[in-house]
Amino acid sequence: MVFKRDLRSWLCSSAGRCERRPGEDALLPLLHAGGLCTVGQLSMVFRKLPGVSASGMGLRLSQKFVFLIFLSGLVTLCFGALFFLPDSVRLKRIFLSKTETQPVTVGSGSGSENDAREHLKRPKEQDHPRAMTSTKGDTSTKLKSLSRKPAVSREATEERLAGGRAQEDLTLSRSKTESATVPDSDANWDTFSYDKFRRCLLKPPLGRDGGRPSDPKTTERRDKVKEMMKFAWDNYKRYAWGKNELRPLTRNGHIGNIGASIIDSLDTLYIMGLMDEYNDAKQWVQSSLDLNSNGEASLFEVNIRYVGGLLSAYYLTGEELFKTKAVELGEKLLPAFNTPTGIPRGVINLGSGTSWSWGWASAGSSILAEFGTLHLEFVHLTELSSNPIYTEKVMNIRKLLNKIEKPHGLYPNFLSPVSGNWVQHHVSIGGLGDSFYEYLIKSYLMSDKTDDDAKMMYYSALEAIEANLVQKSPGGLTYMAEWRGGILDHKMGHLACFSGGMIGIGADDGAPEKRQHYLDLAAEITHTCHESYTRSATKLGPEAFRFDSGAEATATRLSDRYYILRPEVIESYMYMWRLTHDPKYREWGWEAVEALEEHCRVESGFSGIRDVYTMTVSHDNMQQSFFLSETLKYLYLLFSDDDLLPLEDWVFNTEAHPLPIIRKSCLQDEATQDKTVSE
Ligand code: DMJ
Repeated sequence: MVFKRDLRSWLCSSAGRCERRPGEDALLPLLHAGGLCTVGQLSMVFRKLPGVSASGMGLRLSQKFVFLIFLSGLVTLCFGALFFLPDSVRLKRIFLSKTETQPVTVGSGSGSENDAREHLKRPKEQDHPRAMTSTKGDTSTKLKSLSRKPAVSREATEERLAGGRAQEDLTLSRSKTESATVPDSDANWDTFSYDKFRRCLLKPPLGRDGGRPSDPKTTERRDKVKEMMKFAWDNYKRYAWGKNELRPLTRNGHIGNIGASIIDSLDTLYIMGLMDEYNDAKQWVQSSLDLNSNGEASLFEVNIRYVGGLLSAYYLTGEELFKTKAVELGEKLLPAFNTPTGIPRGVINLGSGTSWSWGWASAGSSILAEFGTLHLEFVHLTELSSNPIYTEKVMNIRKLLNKIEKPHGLYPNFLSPVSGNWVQHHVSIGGLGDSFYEYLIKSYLMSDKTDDDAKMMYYSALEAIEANLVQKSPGGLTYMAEWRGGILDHKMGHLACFSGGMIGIGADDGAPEKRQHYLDLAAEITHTCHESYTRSATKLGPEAFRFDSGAEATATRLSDRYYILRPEVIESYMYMWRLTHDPKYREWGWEAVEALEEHCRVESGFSGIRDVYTMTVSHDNMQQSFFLSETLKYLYLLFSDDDLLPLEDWVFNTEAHPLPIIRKSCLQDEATQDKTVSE
């Protein structure tokens, strides 16, 4: 891995793999795969001709003739390759002007496809896709590139462009979405009634007694998790208040002043009953959350952490402040969708509305797990604002993905927002792909099981995943491999471990003959992920583990041995506990608590570690905001009764922010009733 640790934490912490970015030798893939030649290359060829001196002066006529023929052949080959490429993206990348490729005008160095290289010229920190920092330094309140997804492997960038065609009607659906009005901040908001929403829930969100378990052992464990949350929060508050994340060893804040840890913690503090802390957080949102910043941000990260966090806070507390901020922020994200297909680009400047693709994403593509992880929040934005535009934007993405041709039924990770075609055939249930699948089944569940397209797409994707990616190791462990144009990479990322929980919550709505099978598959994957923890010295799991060259659920590369307080394995324990009540899941969760306490707790917070296989740990000095929003929340839920945020009423977004199931019929009935009464 080539990034400095603190930079990498943003790029990879939610993103997963930290492989070499294509941009590090940005032109090479273009030249090699696309068949273009540079002057430099031609002269190299020239120098290598046997018997020909570097100066043409000493050549015999016949030699000159042979050389000329060779040269013209080479030129023809170069141009031929260019024009017979199977996908037009590369041509566009090379020939279209900036304005053609980039409908949204971007500021200096920001990019269209042409600008992938430009983007790379910035300081690394700036195009670091997970960073949420300031372009003008630590003191500004700007958002900068946050992104979840990992660097793209170099092999992957060298794969040929390929893929299905987006359907003709995309233009139609796009023009429809574009014609929708940008919401007026004050318009129609009164039509959402918080009271009505609460009446449509089946159960109280916090249960009878805040989900307090009946047995003392579990209560003690839950109290311990609450103490961990308080400890993490207090240290953040003391040393990094308002910054995005705490650096617990150096006792300062990680770059960026838009309080990611505060927004990510609101709902966790609230459900744990840490009310003083929650009130401090609310106060900060009221007085200091600046949405008029002018920095770069990852559309995906802003959506899952900020929009998701604010929405949850609103639905749990009824505080209008959170609703207002969520909708204001949603409005600022809309310009990212102004592309020829309506597939949003990955990075947006919230101030100017300009957007561009990640420099590391090949051919200016957008990432499946990023544009495929907007649905839940955007549907809720429409719900709260009564403005259809948010739902239209995500339905357009859905429509494209539904219709596009899929290799073996699989969804590759990169798609061009310009042509609507796949850009590579790399498929992963971990980094780059993961939460797209999660949002399909959760969209179905959140729609009160009325979103049949989401259901159909989820179960067909799952079938393709089972047919192509699910593997059994020689030692009997079930795992999800990655797929590169038909070739399996027998590696599973920590990120992919969320899939145990996902398959579990979707089991019941599968075909009747498949239900038990899905539940078994979910349990097997969760078991494998637990094995990746138990097989390490620290009892924490590595970033990625392999099933080849004799390895079984262990990391074989040094660069895969780190653990950055990720939640996915614990997330699956929580869902599997709720679905089966098998006590082993609570035991596994407790093992994780003990390991976190022993190896990640430091004097002033919690830190990730660099190598899970050694007991003399080296800390990475980062308390990730998802540790507060996800890891500790899922542990707390694991040790709570099921009536705390019951799954009959709530789905969790990919950052573990609970969003309510939308019961349209109940809300409409309620609306009618209210109307009748007022008449
Ligand atoms: C979180 O930001 C989200 O869960 C995201 O979907 C991927 N993973 C990170 C934490 O690992």
